[in-house]
Amino acid sequence: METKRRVFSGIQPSGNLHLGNYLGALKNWVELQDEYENFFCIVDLHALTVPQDPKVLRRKIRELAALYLASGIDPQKSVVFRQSRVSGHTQLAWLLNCVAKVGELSRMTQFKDKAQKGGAEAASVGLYDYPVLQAADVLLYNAHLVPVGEDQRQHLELMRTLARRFNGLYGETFVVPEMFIPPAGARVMALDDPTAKMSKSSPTPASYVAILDEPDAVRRKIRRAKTDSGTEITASPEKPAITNLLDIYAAATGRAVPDLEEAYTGKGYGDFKKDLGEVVVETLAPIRERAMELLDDPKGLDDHLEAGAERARGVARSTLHDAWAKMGLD
Ligand code: ATP
Ligand code: LTN
Repeated sequence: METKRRVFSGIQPSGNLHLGNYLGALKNWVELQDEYENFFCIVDLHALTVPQDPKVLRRKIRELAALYLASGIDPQKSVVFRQSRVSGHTQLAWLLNCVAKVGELSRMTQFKDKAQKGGAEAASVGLYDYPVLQAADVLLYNAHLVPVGEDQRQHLELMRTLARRFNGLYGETFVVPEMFIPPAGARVMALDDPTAKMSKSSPTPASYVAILDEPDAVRRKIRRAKTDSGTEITASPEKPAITNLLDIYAAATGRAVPDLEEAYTGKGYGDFKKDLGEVVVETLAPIRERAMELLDDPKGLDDHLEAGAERARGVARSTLHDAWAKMGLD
């Protein structure tokens, strides 16, 4: 039997999963699922890099599992599991910590942005080391492809550097992974500020459409989304708000932006937003409904995650042993 190439990706179980996470990540995971052998991880250890309330975190982990499955991740085709349940992630992260450089981690813009919020001195060491754990996640499975949103580009570059450096120092060990960033929906911007990324940790619910928002809330948020001056429905750097809404429309429907511009010639923002509201509701409502059903059976979700962890451990063990041996720890 021909062996399939591997995909790995993950999302942190923190905040409210939003349209950007769906279009930038989850939707593409589902589309790649048949062609690859897939590992879709709930990166709960990454979530700990900023303070979390244990009670909330516990709930968010199950919620994320439900959203993975409700979006169309099939546990028969894909390994769905929690990062903390496979000890190889932190074990390999240590080995990679000894290969990564302080200078490299200091240049990571996500660290700089997040650390800035509370002062760099007060940021956790975990937040600083975040990209190394992320590299371990992927290299542990020798994954070829990592489907993510645009914001992860720098972390993926570092991951590739660490894989190459390790291979150069100790001999061929890891696959150097490629990133998959979708042509539309890779960087969905906040609805109230088209210059900022739509973010899970935003304190302003009007800035994002959560996958679990009720249909009327989705329609309302899209209707109230910021627009640019002028009336034309066209994408351009001077019109970041309508450009973002066109990108969302394109990513959700698979239609090209020029095609949408043509279809909306002579129509106003009101008509466009009304249609977009319906497009987004059609995309998210079935996921929301299925997720609610799945959340009624927490034991079923936990069982899926444990079965996934068992399968992941098998693959992880062999890569970790290989890396140990190459470094002289056999
Ligand atoms: P936060 O803003 O709190 O850091 P997040 O919204 O970026 O969180 P993550 O868990 O960091 O969420 O990201 C999960 C996946 O969703 C990643 O693949 C990421 O690239 C993608 N993603 C996140 N935000 C967006 C966005 N606005 N548009 C497209 N993809 C996104
Ligand atoms: N840092 C990623 C989440 C993440 C991830 C990964 C993505 C952790 N480990 C491995 C792809 C592959 C983020 O989206 N913030």
